[in-house]
Parts: sequence; C-alpha cells; structure tokens
Amino acid sequence: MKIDELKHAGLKKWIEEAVTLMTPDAVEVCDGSQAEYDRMIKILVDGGLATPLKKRPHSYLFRSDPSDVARAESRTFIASKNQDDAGPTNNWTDPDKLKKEMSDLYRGCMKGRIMYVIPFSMGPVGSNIAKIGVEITDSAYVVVNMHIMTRVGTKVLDVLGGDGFFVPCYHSIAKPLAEGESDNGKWPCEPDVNKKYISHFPDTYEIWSYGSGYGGNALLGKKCLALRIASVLARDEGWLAEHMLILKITNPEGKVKYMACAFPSACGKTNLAMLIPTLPGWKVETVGDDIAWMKFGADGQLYAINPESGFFGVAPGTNDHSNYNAMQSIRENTIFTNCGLTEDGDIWWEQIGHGAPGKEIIDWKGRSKPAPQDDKIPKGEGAEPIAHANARFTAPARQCPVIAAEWEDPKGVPISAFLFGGRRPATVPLINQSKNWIHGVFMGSITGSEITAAALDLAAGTIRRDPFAMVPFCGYHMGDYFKHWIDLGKKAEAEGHGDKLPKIFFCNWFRKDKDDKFMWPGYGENSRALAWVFDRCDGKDNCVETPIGNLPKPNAIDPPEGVSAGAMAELCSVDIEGWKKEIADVRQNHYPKFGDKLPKELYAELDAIEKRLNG
Ligand code: OXD
Ligand code: MN
Repeated sequence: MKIDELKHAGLKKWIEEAVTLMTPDAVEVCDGSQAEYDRMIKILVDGGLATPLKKRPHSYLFRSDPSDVARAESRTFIASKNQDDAGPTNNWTDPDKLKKEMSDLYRGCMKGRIMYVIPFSMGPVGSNIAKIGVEITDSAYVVVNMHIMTRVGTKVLDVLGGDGFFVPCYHSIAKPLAEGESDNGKWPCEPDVNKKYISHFPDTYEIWSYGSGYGGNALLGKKCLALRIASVLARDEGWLAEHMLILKITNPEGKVKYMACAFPSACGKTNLAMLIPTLPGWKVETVGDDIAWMKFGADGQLYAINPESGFFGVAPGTNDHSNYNAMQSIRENTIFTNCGLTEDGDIWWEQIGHGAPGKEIIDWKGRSKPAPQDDKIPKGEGAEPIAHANARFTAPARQCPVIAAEWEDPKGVPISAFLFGGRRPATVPLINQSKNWIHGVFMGSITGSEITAAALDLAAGTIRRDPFAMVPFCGYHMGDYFKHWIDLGKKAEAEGHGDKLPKIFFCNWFRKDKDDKFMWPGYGENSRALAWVFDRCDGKDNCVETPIGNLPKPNAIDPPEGVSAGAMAELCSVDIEGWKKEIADVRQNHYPKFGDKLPKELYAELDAIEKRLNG
C-alpha cells in the first residue's frame, strides 16, 4: 500500500513528516501477510543477518551486536512536561529538549534504507480493550518480530478508519547506508550505548526509539506501548495495564478461573503461564505470558486481554522440565536471537537439557567453539556461555500446546485473582491472601527480590523492591500508580461491585532453608498453591488469619514429594521477627522514595500490620 492510499489524514501527515526528516530511499506500508513476512525473511537471509535452521521449519537465528543485547534501562526516558510526573523510578528529561536532540539524530538516519510503516493492534483487532499503534522502522528484523508479537496490517487500518486514535512510534537503528553499502551480515545499530534512546512522551502518548534493534528497545508494541504508554492511558481512562501473565485454571470438577500474576524479570513468569500441574485432575492453560490489559465490564467484573500475540521469551534455562510447553511452542516458525548454532543446524543454549551435538558449535558472537558436553553454565575466569544470557525466542502464541481457546476473545477473560511474587529466600510465605483490596495493593507495592552476592551496587540480603513488577515499565510516578490501584478498588466498592474485585495474593516459590537449599520444588508443583488460591476465591474455609494475611490452614496444601511436613509448616507460617524487619525496611528505605505521593492508605496498612505483629 502507498501512503497516498491511507484514509487517516493524521497518520498520513505523521508519516510524511517522518519521511522528510529521515529521508529513506523508499516507504512501504506493511499489510501483515505471510508473503510480506517471507519477503522480509529473504531480505534478512540474503543480507547475511539471518541463518535458516535446518532442524526447525521456517525458523531463523540472528546474532546481534554485542552492544545491543538487552533493554537499555539507563537510556529509557519518560519525558513528561512536568518532571514530578515521571517520579523517582524513571529517567526524566525535558520533552522539548529531547525531541530537538533526537530530531537532529533522526535527520537522514534512514538514507539507503526502506522505511517500513507497521500498523499494529495490541490485543485482538477491534476489541474494546485493544489499542492501535503505528511503528515506523528501518529494520526488517523488527517487521518480522512485530508480525509475530502483534497483529499487523490492513485489518488494523480498517479499524483505525479515518480518524481513530493510534500511538505513533518512531524507530530507527541509526545506521544509514552510503551508496552501494550493505549491512554485509553485521547487525546494524548504534554501538555506543550512550547514544541509544528509548523515549516516551506520556503527555502526547508518543514513543521515539533510536539506535537499538533489540527486543523491547525496538519492538515498540511491547514494553514501550503495552506497558509504559499504556500505563498512562490506563491511568487517564480508568483501566489497568500490567506486567502480568494471565493463566486459565480448571479444577477436577471442570470449574474454570483466570488469574493474573506479576513477577519481576527472572522469576519464571513464562514457566508459570505454561505450567503443567502435578496435582491430579487440574489443568492450566495460557492466555498470556507477560502483559495484561484489564477493564471493568458493565457487570462490575474485571476482564483481561493479552495485548500480544507471541512470546518473546528468554531462551537459556528453558528446557523440557522447566517449560515443556515453551519448548513445543518454538519447534517451527520461530525467530531466535543470540543463541548457539549447532553443527546439525539447530539452536542451543545453556540449560537446554542436553549437551550440544557434534564437535563444534557457533556461539552468539559467531565464533566456533568446542561443542559443550553438558548444558551447564560455564563458570570461572573468562568463562563465556555459548548463548547470551538474554538470548531470546520469538514464537507465535498460537503454537503453544496449552494456549487457552479463548486467548483471543475480544471481550477478555474475567479475572478472579491477582498474584504478586518475587525471589525471597526468607520471610515471605509460600502463599498468602490479602485481607482486602488495599492490603493487596500494599502487597503489590512491596514486591521485590533479594539481591544475591553477585549484584553490583547493593549489599547481599538487601531487597530490591520492584512494586507490581512495574518499576522498569510504569510510565508515570509510582506513587500515583499506587493511588490509581487504590481508587479503582474504592470505585468498584462504591458501585456495589466490591465482591467482584479479584482477590489478591502474595506468593514465593523461592524460600531457602538454613543450608541454602530451595524448600519448594516450584514449576509444576506450584499448582498446589494455585489450587489453594482457586478454592479461596470460592470462599473455601482453608485458611487461618494471621497478622500478615490469610495463610493456608495446616494440611490445606498437600506437600509435594521431597517436602517434609515440617518444611511445609514453615513455608506456611509467619516469621514474626522477619516481618518486623520487613516492615521497618519498607518504612525506612522503600516508601520514603515516593515522597508525598505515597498514598496515606499504604502507610496506614504498614501501621496496622506492625500493630498486629506486636500484638
Ligand atoms: C521481559 C522483561 O523481557 O520483563 O519480559 O524484562
Ligand atoms: Mn516482562
């Protein structure tokens, strides 16, 4: 499609301005077809950027530049007009100054390249919870990934119509080509991390990204739109955009519930979303593995959609035991980035479940290495893994063997429970239900993981708080974000729908014993905690009230093999002294960061819990 054929005058104007600024050699509006995907892949293979994988149909391996391997948090900006709106967890910069600085960089940045215009829908096309974005990019890699991760093409333009709302997203890899120059197999980007920009303009709902071609920096539908800008839209419009997986759980009687769960990165979100229950008769299916958008229906119930249509999962550590369903999801039609390449033409990574076949393997930097005999992470001086620790797979969600039939239902799925969790070797019990909505918001606000000795800037044992797992992704002041959560609960109660609010839980799969061994096996065994949550949502009398919340009654959760009755009791009890320290840490080190914007209701929760612990 040509720009002239676009019906939306605002969209047309915005693209024309970008063309004038970035001076690409040509412009293509993406239609989202398989033919377009195949054409892009051919460009990438012919250009030496993608390697077809003999062992996986229609699957390709890419190797990025070593400077371009992860989200660039230090270069991620929330440029609100008012500095105070960005809050203490974001990098703020003045929007006018930033736009000027970036416009200078964008000038001529697409010379020698094609500008692809990608109209995409976050969420099923036409759903009243979905939103439309348009990304312009000079990266064919971005186009193919967006095809998998979002719904792309003409059907989106049809819904947008002549004057619909869209989030405009600029993206450039910042590598114009001179006459006759080509990428020649080298991942194009701005290699100086300090010259990359992932910018958000919350007042105008815009995204400008420059210099990186990787993941969340470049696939702008994901973290930039579906979380940072969407969190602002959600605040302004009265809904929730959250860093949560969505799972469907069915009990042995065939009754179904949906749960949305927030965990900081590296806590096994994708694994929980695709869990295979060890509890007989129970079934878990996947609706989403990373992001949930939720709106209240006219019936007062909260409905969630997964705004994405693919998984952009971390490859290392994924294996048939940790996530069998993810391994099945990536058998074909999958894009791999920064994995190892085996002699027989397959991908490989550390902790994939087996050593690499053959004598040699190509590592993520493109170097030939001896094929590892086992899948352990290499340790010691100078040891380098074959796959980058943040190597990824991009796979269509429909390929997941346990994708729920209703995962694309435009009206969403009704949420019964929220779970918050992190890596907490001590103090935090296996599962704990909040006493009410505000206590639940309190739980979300203190979420975090304990720092191990390996972390750079914090002492071991310190809790790195990641409220609601949203610290890298909230597009505004987190104090206001907590208030937004509190207000939504109050509104539902005022409207007589308090009983329909999801119940809120705090979980911890990562408790350790005195010998530093995990007390809980995790993975499929987490179904035991989910089953307890399920029954709590139905009001089953299976809990005891404690100062920190409602914990499972003794014997309410059958211990899995290898967990003694004593360990189970410890996992489900209150560590009074540990919680006193926790409360003191929140009071002294965590809440003050949010200044006056920390809702008074949360200080009141802190006081109430402290009183109960002392009582
Ligand atoms: C992700 C993350 O990539 O949370 O999903 O970091
Ligand atoms: Mn995530």
